[in-house]
Amino acid sequence: MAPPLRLSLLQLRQKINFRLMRMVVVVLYMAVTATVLLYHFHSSGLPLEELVVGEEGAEVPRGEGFVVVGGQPEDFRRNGFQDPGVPETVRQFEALVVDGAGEGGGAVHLSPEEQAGLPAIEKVWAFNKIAGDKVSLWRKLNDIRSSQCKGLQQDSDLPKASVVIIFNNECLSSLLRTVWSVLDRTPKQLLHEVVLVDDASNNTDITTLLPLYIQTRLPPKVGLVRTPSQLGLIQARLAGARAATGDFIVFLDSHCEATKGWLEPMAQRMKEDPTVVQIPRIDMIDSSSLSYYGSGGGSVSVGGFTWSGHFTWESLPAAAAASRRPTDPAKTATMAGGLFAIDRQFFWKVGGYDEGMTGWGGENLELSFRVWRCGGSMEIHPCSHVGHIFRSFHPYFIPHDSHGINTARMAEVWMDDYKRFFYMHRQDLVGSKDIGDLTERRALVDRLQCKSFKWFLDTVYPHKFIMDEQSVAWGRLRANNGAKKVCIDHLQRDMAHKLTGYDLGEYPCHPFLGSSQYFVVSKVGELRNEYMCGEVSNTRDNNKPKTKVRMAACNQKNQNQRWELTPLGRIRHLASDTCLDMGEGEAGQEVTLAPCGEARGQVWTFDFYEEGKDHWRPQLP
Ligand SMILES: [Mn+2]
Repeated sequence: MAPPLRLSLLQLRQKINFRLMRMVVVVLYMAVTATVLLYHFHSSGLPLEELVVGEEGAEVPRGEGFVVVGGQPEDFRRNGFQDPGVPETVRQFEALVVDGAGEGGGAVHLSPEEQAGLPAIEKVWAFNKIAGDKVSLWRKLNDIRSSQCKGLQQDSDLPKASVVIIFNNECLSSLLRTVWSVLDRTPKQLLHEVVLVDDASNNTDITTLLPLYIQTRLPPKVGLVRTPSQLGLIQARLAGARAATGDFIVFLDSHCEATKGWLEPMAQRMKEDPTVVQIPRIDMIDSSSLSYYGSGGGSVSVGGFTWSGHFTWESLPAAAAASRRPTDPAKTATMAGGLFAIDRQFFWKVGGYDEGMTGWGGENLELSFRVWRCGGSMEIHPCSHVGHIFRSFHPYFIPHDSHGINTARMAEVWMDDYKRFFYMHRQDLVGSKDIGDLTERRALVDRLQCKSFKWFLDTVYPHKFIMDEQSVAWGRLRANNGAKKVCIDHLQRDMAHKLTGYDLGEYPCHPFLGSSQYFVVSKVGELRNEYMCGEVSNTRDNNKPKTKVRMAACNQKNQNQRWELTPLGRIRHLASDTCLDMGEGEAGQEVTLAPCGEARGQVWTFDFYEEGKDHWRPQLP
């Protein structure tokens, strides 16, 4: 064959192949689209989820202390809601529901009149109760789990759950939606019981209507316990845990909605290891529209803490994030505390809750540190989704400073010497009688042979910044320009774990070392406090250029956050080659930077220096 002919034939063949390839791509694209569409219709068009409670029938074994138990072995929804024995008050409550409101996790819309009355309602309930009452107690939710999570397999013989729900004057519809979501979305062989704990409510919806509802609408595996007087979250949970007889306990807030497949992955993990506490992914139910917001994929947030004794959310450390599969539970140092599952025997073995804690708060960090230090661990399971209404305030009584006092109890028993950082924020609680007796809690540490808090920091939470261990110098940071003496101060602008940026200021030195004046130059070269690092920002003040120190979330890769402390007491910003300068030294002014020089206002002294650097402490006049 002549070469030109062969060439054109080759070209032709290439063209054909190209067309073929294009066709293949188009067909593939169509197939994928069709699959996605079909899949989408399939998951959003699910019929009402299987109603499992009616099949249960007979009594279940129960613990002590129930004042009312469910009286309906049959699911009343199966016979078209016909039931002549139901009291009128229950029917009136049920009649508040508006067909279709909030279905599929959507928003509820109010009429203009309802909208007008809303502020008064929200002041009492801390959420939109009008909308809440309209939503079906068994509204359908979309299955937002990732496809990997949907494909997760579990054993057939999983341990059984006691779901414990405590409340004080909870809105009845949110409470019962929590209960129905658990009944309808937990495989019946997994649900041992639902333990409701009324912590001495006085609202008749809870004192009168709830018991009637339980008797006439709920199955025997739902039981109600009452505390003799309002004991607070911790004591009420203990009452619920004492009544519980299942293999593991799931504590849920009383304004949640469990979603499809929420319990199985957590039960599986606890079957594999009864010492691992399981925490579901907490999705948001909007407190004004009752919309359900959640996402099945992406990153997992885990728990941290501040030295002031507060829980924080943070992103999973990069190394852990890189090595995990999307369905793997994520190790977490702490938990928010409202929603979690724990093996019942392990819960009691590890010390339950601290009986000396009252009211609300502090118990979540206490349990977190204790579990880790005494042979257990904690994980957030990315495949378990539970919705929660985040309310703007606590619509119930909390004794004064119970969070602070409970946290001091926790710090005394579980933070070893590191409690110094907590007391830096709460000088008023040092040696306080309010903390109460700790003998029994301290005995736990020996009895369970718990590891030290240092072990916890090193092993479980190694990225926590420890000011006096990881710094060149630390404490109050003072200067004296000859006219005025000042200390670096966050001027109450530090929003702690919210990591909101602010400009660093100056203030007369406090007589003690408190958190507002506790700063360090770290060994890696940051000018920082517990979680915020200084960087230089050039702005304008009254139209004049001004250089300030902006405090921002620490980021070791950010060159703007690099500083050095010199042996002569200057604090030099590397990138701009300027030095920290107190300027006029007016109380409440912002600290500035200036070309490094001999100015007295550029000589800074810390309270403490690392070993071998004590001679770096300049003598201030
Ligand atoms: Mn809550």
